[in-house]
Amino acid sequence: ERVLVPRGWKKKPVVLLFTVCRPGFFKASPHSPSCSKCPPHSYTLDEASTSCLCEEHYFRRESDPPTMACTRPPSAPRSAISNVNETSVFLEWIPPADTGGRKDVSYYIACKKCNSHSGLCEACGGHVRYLPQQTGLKNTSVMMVDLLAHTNYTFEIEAVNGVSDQNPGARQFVSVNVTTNQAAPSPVSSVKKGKITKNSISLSWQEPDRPNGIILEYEIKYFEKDQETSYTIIKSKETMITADGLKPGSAYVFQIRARTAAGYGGFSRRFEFETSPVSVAASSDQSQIPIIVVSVTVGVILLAVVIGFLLSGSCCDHGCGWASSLRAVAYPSLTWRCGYSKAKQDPEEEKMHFHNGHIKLPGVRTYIDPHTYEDPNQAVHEFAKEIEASCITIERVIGAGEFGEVCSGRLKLQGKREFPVAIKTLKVGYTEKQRRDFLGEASIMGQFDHPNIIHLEGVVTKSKPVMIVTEYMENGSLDTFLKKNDGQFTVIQLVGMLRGIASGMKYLSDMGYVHRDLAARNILINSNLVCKVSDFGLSRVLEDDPEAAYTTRGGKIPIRWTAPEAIAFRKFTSASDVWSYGIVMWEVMSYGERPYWEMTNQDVIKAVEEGYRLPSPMDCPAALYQLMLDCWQKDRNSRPKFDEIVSMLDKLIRNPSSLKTLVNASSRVSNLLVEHSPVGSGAYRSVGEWLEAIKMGRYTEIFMENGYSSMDAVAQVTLEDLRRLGVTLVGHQKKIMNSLQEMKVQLVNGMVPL
Ligand code: ACK
Repeated sequence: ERVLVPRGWKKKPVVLLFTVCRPGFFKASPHSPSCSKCPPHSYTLDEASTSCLCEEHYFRRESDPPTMACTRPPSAPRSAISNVNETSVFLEWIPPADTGGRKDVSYYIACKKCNSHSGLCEACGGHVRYLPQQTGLKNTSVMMVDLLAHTNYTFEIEAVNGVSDQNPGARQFVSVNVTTNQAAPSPVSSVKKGKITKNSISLSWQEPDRPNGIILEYEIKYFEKDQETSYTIIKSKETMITADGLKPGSAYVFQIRARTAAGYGGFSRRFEFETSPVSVAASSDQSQIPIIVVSVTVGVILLAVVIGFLLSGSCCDHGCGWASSLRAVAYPSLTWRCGYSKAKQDPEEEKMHFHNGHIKLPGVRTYIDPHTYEDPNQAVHEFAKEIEASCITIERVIGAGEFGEVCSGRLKLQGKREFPVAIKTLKVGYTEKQRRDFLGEASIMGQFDHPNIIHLEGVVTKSKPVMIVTEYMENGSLDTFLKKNDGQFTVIQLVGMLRGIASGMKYLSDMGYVHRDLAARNILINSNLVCKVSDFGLSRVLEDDPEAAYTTRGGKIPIRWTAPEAIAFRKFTSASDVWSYGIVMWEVMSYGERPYWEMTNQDVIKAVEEGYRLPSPMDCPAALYQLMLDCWQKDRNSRPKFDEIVSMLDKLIRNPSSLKTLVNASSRVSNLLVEHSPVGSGAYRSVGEWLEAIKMGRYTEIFMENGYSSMDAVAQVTLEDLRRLGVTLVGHQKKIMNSLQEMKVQLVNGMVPL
């Protein structure tokens, strides 16, 4: 180091000496007595530097002190998952592995709307709302609402920090593709009155702001003011109607709602209009047909409804002519309406009166069993698109199915970008029955359209090999995937998976389809951790499943996943699917562990019948284990329905702190030992409880202090250990050892009595 005497100081009696910094060192102020080493990721090649330069790809904010290390933008967030609820999407992710050396990491969400045919994406625009916000997110989750229904979106989650804006390189983000579900239309907001006479009111309205699909029809409900219990409903495909048969000079309340394939939207607010008052001339006019809304009794209405339903069911077969004349008998005012307004009203407009009651109107799609088709080929072509084999490129074999290999490949349809698919093939030399059963799955799958149900692209039946082409799920079967990634996910991510499965199952049960083989091995998971229910079939499903075993009644059933009533007397319902769903919950929360471990099927049946249930998986939130136990209620009517399960999981996802309470570690029993009260008072939840029950509570503290804090640990206790713990009284030793012995004998491997 050279010593300099600054100019101008020469005349002073005191001489200050300053150090000149070497390369790699700096001194922010010339007055500082010493040099500092360049902070991490910075350097200087010059002498006497007052600051250090940042290395390539590292930056410094103006407000960063020169002593602070240079930093860089964070890496991309990780493991993003999405939950779609109609037109809302909840995203959650894990912070980036590299924060770039800064603490000011926040997140930015970019939203793109993508065309499923061309694959082209555009910015979402201003209609999307972000909760709590789109930029500067501090938490690792966000909710997007007011998205369009049935639309493909790509969300890019970017982690940014104080130096991201200086980075000329590519943005680091994780992207999530989602397809929003169908949503019911928004309410009609504007209704205008048209021509008003003393007996009629004409109305017109505008389509809802967010139709969320094609509007199939409108339902107009009206009633005389303050007479709400007696109302009339008109259905119309137009955005205008005339309500007639009204009382002169009376106020009527109107509400309108729209229906799309997703169901009815909410009713509009109430609009009130008044008919013209009756005039003397008019009232004496004999040519006027007096129309009175008939307030019918509940009995007549119900009868009418039943007849109406019977008729609407048979309408397609017989034509609507005789049906509508019969309906006119049930609805006197309809006779008049049809005669009067056929020319100007939509023939499908219907009018019904209600009195103190509601009718569930048809419109919900249901699953059609392909067995009901005489010709199975007709069924498959009704529900599945025929694809030309030349559009498919098979890339590699990914597994084996009952009927042949399962491959991955690519599908290029006209006017669409090529995209990855899974291809199930039917092996050569198949029988006609095998072909029918193989394609049966496509006939079923093709009827479903839901983001949590595996999507069928189409079938190849006109050339060989016969193939079923579905969307490709990058992570394969859920059970294998979880086993491979043991302990790698947050609880919220696991609950997200469960939510998806429950949502798919809700859709299936709404369609009237009972899966019968719901298990993690039959769920597929994609790169965004979206789970989809797969493996559809009729009898075939169970034939195909290596887990399925023959029961004494001859059926083949996957015992460990199946509800007792389905095993005992083949009562397969959506409620038995709920039982299986509880087992899937257990599989997911235990990362793919085998339910009931190595117990034999016979032991499982016996134990379940005796009231034993699987214990909680390790580190499982208490709320989730409780939901599993609810799914395993013996009485199938007491089990939750899938829509309740979805709502419950949504609540837990929205309020993650509710997942913090785990099943008490000491009450959680391992697969080695499960408590069953030797004195018949139920399972012991803790060592203390057990010792108290056998009147040995005085040893609780000693047991706990010496590591025997769980029933698992207690199971290993020997007489020697007891002596070491200071249990010297022979009577006490006997009591404890006998109780342990008794438990071991009575215990069923790994299960808790309900
Ligand atoms: O666990 P995996 O990789 O996922 O092995 C099985 C195998 O084929 C036999 O069923 C995989 N598989 C089935 N359908 C699909 C699909 N749509 N996308 C990706 N993999 C699939 C399954």
